[in-house]
Amino acid sequence: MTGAASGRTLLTSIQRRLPVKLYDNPTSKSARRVRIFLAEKGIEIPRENVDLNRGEQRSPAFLAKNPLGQVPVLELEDGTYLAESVAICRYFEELQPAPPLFGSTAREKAEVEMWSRRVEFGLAGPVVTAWMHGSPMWAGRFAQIPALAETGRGEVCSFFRLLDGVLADHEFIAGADFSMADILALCSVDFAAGAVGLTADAGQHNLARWHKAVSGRPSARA
Ligand SMILES: N[C@@H](CCC(=O)N[C@@H](CS)C(=O)NCC(=O)O)C(=O)O
Repeated sequence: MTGAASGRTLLTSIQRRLPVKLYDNPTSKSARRVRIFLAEKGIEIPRENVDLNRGEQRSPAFLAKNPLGQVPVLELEDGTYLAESVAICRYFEELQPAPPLFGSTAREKAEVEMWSRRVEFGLAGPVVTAWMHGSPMWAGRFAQIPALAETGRGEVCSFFRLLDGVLADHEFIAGADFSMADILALCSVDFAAGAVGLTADAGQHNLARWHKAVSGRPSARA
């Protein structure tokens, strides 16, 4: 069987048991992770937009799918649901391992996990803290603490420095191959620019080179 033919067979058998639907939102940085992941895998599934501005995520029908009231949510073929962007991506990785986005060898898998956790805690979390405690959009919706916004901004800047150093030696964040760690970082770097106006410093050439490369992949537009 040729590579293309075996790819088609794989896809057909996967399609038979592909999840039913992705509950999505075009502005969600977390849902974007899943959209990029699926684009890298060449997987297409139906999507339904959840209108976050109108509070659809807090409707009883949506809370029954994800009690946290957040997108993304994946509806499975047996009528059950999966939430959390990374968990959803891991599910697809198991359904369709190629191309591997969580690493292949034990060492690669651990490196992707290590960097994914660092990006989640060191970048994704602080960006959201800076945004929620600093943006007028959130004023009056909860008790904003300006000092926390500043702490978040400082953590984002220091993570940019860390990434710039790492990317001096690696083409991608977890090593030589594009991985989930790049997807997580891309979504947070773009969100940091849009939501809190933080971007790489002029001298952070490695981070800029990486950002240009990952943004240029077709999946980045998903
Ligand atoms: N840890 C979750 C975060 C999901 C999340 O924060 N989703 C946001 C959009 S980016 C959301 O649905 N917010 C709606 C709300 O909180 O009301 C994941 O990775 O999926």
